[in-house]
Amino acid sequence: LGATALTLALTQPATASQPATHALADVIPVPVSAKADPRNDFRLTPATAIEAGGGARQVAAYLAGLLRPSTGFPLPVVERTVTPSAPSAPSAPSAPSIALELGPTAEAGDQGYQLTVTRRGVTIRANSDDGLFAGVQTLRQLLPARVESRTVARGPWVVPGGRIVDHPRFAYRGAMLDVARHFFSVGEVERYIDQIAQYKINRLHLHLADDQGWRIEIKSRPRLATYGGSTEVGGGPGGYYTQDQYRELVAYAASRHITVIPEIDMPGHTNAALASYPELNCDGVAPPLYTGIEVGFSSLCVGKDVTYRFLDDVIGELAALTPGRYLDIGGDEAHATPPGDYQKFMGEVLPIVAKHGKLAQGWHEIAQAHPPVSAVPQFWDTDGVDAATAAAAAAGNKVLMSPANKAYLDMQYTANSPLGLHWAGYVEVADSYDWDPATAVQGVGEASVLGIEAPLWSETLTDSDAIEFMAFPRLPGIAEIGWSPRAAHDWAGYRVRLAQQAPRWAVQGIDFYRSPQVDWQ
Ligand code: TNX
Repeated sequence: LGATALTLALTQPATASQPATHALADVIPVPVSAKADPRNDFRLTPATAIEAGGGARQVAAYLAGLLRPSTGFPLPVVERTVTPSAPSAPSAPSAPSIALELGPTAEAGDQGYQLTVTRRGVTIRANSDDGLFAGVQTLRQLLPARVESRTVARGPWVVPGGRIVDHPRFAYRGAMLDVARHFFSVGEVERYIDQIAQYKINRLHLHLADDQGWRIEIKSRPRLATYGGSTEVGGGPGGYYTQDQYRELVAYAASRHITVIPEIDMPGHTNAALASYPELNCDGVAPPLYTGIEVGFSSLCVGKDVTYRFLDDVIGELAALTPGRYLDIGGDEAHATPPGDYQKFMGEVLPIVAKHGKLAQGWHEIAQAHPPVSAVPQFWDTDGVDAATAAAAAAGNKVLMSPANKAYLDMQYTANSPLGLHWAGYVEVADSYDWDPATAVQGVGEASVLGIEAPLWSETLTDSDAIEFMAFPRLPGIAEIGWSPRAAHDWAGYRVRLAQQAPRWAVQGIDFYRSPQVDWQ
């Protein structure tokens, strides 16, 4: 477009010849309900403002930050002046604008939203700022893919008319990133946070310590990070987050309405700690650092008091860095810890977590230790059967679903995938979309499911490019399974919506796996 044509394109009103590029329901996760009104498309112009009051200002500023670079519009954030007449009826904005409104909203729950698009404007209304943020992610996907550009791009910027009412099926929709096997910088993690936030993921589980590395500064035990964090799989330099960097990460996640759940894996997966402090070993001898990819060979010394003084210090510092309610204590694959010792260990550690004011999350093995009803076991196996997990659900515990043959983002797509492992099988895009959290584990029904999580283990992954190749396109499907109603689950429709995401990823610089199962745009 020449300059004149560009000016025209920016200033002309929306007409039938410039329809919205997206249908109202072309969103991942697919909304609960979407009633299109094609005569009521809304078009952003240089005069569009973002109206928001009080608690909505943070989300409004975030939205402005998303839309300004590509549209080139000023999009000022202005005070919302109109008071809604009826409590549950979104009011039209006072001038053509995007209005973010906090207030009682039927059907939205504590994380959902209503989005109303008319020729006069867009209104997103929610009971919480989390809900407004979710609505903003929907609005973003309703605009052309070019809106993701960080430099001025060609309009028009048309939002399809109609009304969406939307809320999540499950409260917890998580992604896990293993920063222990390979270290990822604050910038790399923040990049992933931005990518997952667009699919309404609201938890980031960080796997901060494993055999190959300890990645968080603990001031009372400095060698954990400086020595235990000094390498990674393959022998690279590793790294760790200082407490200040970690706080920055947690705050960045919070600005994307994502709660960080830090994990220190124990009593197994602890070689980095054992190598850093000899007294944690039963024989008092520190093993060498480990850079391979075996699991199940290390254990903290269960019989020693110093082990629990150590954990009290570590958990205390971690709790102080964690605004969220949960700390994750791992507990998986403790093959080097005899079963009796495992029980004793968890019996000591669970009260330490509680003493520091936190609730416990862990891999599903923690269900064997009869944890308190507030504890969350995360099911990771492939067979859908675990008696202890079912017993925990019967006792009232909520369970997190991450079946490895569906939800593990580190599994190879096919035998030819250049990255990933395949112990749980090859997981193509259709496989990762083909499951239901309410029937994934025998004896754990819908009411016992807290939500879903997509773990990304990093034995074979070294940078953002690798993360993105494994997470995309599978992560959006796991996100949809966690958010959208069971009745909306449909591969035929999903693969079409997924294909539409590709131009968006191209603009965002996400180098994804072009699965042959999808007719990419
Ligand atoms: C199993 S499943 C692990 C991790 C590995 C992963 C690789 C689970 C809780 N633990 O230690 O990194 O497989 O896919």
